[in-house]
Amino acid sequence: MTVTEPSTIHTGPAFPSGFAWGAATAAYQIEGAVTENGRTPSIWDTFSHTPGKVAGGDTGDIAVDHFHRFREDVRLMAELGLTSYRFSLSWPRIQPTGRGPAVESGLDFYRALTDELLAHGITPVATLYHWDLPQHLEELGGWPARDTAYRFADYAALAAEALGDRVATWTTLNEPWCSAFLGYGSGVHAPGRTDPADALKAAHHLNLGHGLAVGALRAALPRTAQLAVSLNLHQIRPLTDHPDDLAAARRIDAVGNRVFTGPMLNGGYPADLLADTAHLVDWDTLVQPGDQAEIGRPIDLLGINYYTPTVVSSAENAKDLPRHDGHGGGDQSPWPGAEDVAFHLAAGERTAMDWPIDPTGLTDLLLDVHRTHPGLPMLVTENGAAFEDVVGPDGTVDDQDRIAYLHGHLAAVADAVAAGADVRGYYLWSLLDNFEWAYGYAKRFGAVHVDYATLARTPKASARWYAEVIRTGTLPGQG
Ligand code: GBH
Repeated sequence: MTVTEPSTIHTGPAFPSGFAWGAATAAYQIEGAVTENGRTPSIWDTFSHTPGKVAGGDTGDIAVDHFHRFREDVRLMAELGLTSYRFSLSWPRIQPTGRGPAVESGLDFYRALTDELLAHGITPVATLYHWDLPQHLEELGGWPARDTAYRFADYAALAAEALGDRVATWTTLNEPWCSAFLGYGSGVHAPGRTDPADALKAAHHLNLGHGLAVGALRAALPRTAQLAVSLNLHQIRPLTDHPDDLAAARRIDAVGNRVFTGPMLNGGYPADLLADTAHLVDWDTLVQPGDQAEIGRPIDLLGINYYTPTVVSSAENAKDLPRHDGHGGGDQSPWPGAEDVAFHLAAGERTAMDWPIDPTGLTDLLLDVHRTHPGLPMLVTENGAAFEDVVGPDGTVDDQDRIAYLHGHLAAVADAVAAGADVRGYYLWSLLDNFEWAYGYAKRFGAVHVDYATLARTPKASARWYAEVIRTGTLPGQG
């Protein structure tokens, strides 16, 4: 480097001051205690107890028993130095049938959890819906039924009234794409229905539920409350620049991303999505007057969950290439109106989920959102990886692969911040090994190992590594 050139060495902190260093979990994946406090089944209880739906016949009946061990888990978070913790509220624990008054003893669990977090200086971030719809509401039609959106708003109001004195940051939905298209399209998630029209109706009612919930939260919470939604925005890469592959990418962007960002952030459903799916649903009846005003209510933060990029081509151009089903394992497509798109696995290393490791996808995604919505701060509300963890003789897991994944993706966040993106925090998925949906307990995403025989928790090497990043505010080798 010569003295006349600007320095390319990081001299200041790579992460903004006040950056939230977090970890994330979800109620059904960790709580267990599925019949306590009058909790009744959610669609995931029903689904996991249906033979053939979850690997190994695993269920969330006990999960990691966080419901009884939350004090120990908060102590682990404090040892990690987390400044924030993102968790979800179990709707059927608060409102067992999905309607009516809240169950106080159900709310008490979340009061105790958030008190414990605050006592340890950890800022709680509550997600209202991480996929556990009360089974009762599924029997009345589930998300394809419009009424579910109104029930969700009522539940949001009850949760905010009870917890609004201690929770300042809320996200409405976690990954509505998964709820709509894996739940009602490919059927690999609860409730396991496979009808593309229902999946699209579910998407609209999730959007409406989000907007109505934002209204309910604003009414119940102090003006300083920060409201968000967490989307698994697909970072889409066309296999080649052939026009057919670009068209495939456009279709997946429409039914994978813009079906949510359109009405939530850009004033309405995109015309190309409506055209691609016009043979499946009558959008003019589905979307009623006034819906867009609800869905488009302003939010304060956008939550982004990122794991791997999505590489697509036209089916025609993919005939001789190795392919990935793009269905998360199901026979039915979760991509209505884009059934003939082919999905590919990028070359290079993959996680135990078989998901290619590509941190540049996260930088690109954050910068894309920054460019399209410059005034909207972002949180990385989930990022992490499953690996084939090996427990050593001393009971610890030396997960250098997970450390490399986290290092690469945190550097990717820092790169996006350096290029101007307003990223306010990062939540590692996940604090603990847990119930990985259709994969059951076979896939481990935790920074903390859980022995499922004893439920003993042991921080992995990645937990100690992350604690050091948090303590110093920088990545190793930086500065
Ligand atoms: C998140 O979902 C969830 O929010 C969290 O609960 C979960 O435990 C975590 O990630 C790990 O899975 O479907 O084969 O085409 C992420 C779900 C993963 C769905 C990537 C889309 C694309 C691969 N997304 N997936 S495929």
